[in-house]
Amino acid sequence: MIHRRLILGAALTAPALRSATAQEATLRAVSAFQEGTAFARPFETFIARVNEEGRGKIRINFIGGPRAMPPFEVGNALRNGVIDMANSTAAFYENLMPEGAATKLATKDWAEVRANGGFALLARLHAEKVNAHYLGRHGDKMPFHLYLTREIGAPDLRGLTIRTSPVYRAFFTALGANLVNTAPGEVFTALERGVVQGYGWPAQGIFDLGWHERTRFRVDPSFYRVEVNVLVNNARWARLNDEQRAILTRAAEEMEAGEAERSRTAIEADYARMREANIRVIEFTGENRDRWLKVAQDAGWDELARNAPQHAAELRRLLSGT
Ligand code: 173
Repeated sequence: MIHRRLILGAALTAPALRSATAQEATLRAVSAFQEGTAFARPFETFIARVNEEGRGKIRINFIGGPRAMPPFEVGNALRNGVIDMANSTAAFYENLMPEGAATKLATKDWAEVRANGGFALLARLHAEKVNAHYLGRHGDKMPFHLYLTREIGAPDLRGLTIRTSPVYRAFFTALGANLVNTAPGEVFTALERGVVQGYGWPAQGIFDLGWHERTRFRVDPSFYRVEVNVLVNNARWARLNDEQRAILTRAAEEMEAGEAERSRTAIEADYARMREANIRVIEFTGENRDRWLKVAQDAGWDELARNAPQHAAELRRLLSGT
């Protein structure tokens, strides 16, 4: 049986092997976000572009999302060279590089961060701490929200248990919430079982895994910015030639160039769907609004200063100018 399968396998892969030239590099890629969902799609477009333009020179083999590897493991796997390429947010590899949290707190536009040395610093930190070449980022201009199953009247989360990731941990803690840290794949079950009365998530994506069925409120205003990073293992990057690197770099530039506009239309579309799904907006105004936004920023920067004292001030200056 095993023998027959091996022969069959060899027969199936033989044409593919023949068409690949000796020069073609293959990169094994994993996404921390489930295939086909909001924060995997820009990466999937990136892969399609590379595989089209890189025909015969470079090919990305997309192994898959969280079914292939738990999201919080993707950073380690990239660092160790178990995989060659990753699509993940810095929150999911904060054990390696807590400095990554600065990007969600940025108030400057990404083009400015690219130009003013902020990106170069983040790239150096990725090289040193994640053993990875930083190709680019998607999710710019995509903010986060708190979503709830119960109504609240003020920025006060005492008595509530909220699903978090490292993105919202300091903020929701400062407002008195109890927190449960989970990967996205566990949010639905946590809501269904009533283990949590809410969750943090971007403006886009709550429909992807059915969470809207268990969501009654969205809290406004939104806060922070999404960053999902596309990274290549350093040793693998070093073995690519200039042409192969240029194909990856160009595809990452094109990914970043489309982001602000893609975010704007995606936010509008998902807000409209939320209205249709009767998800009501709890809108903080006046002092409540100011406090909500100030606690978000202050808690985030304080946490960064604690977790990454060496680089926090410089990152803050380059990414937010404060
Ligand atoms: O899991 C999360 O809530 C999270 O941290 C995140 C980060 C970027 C995009 C989507 C979710």
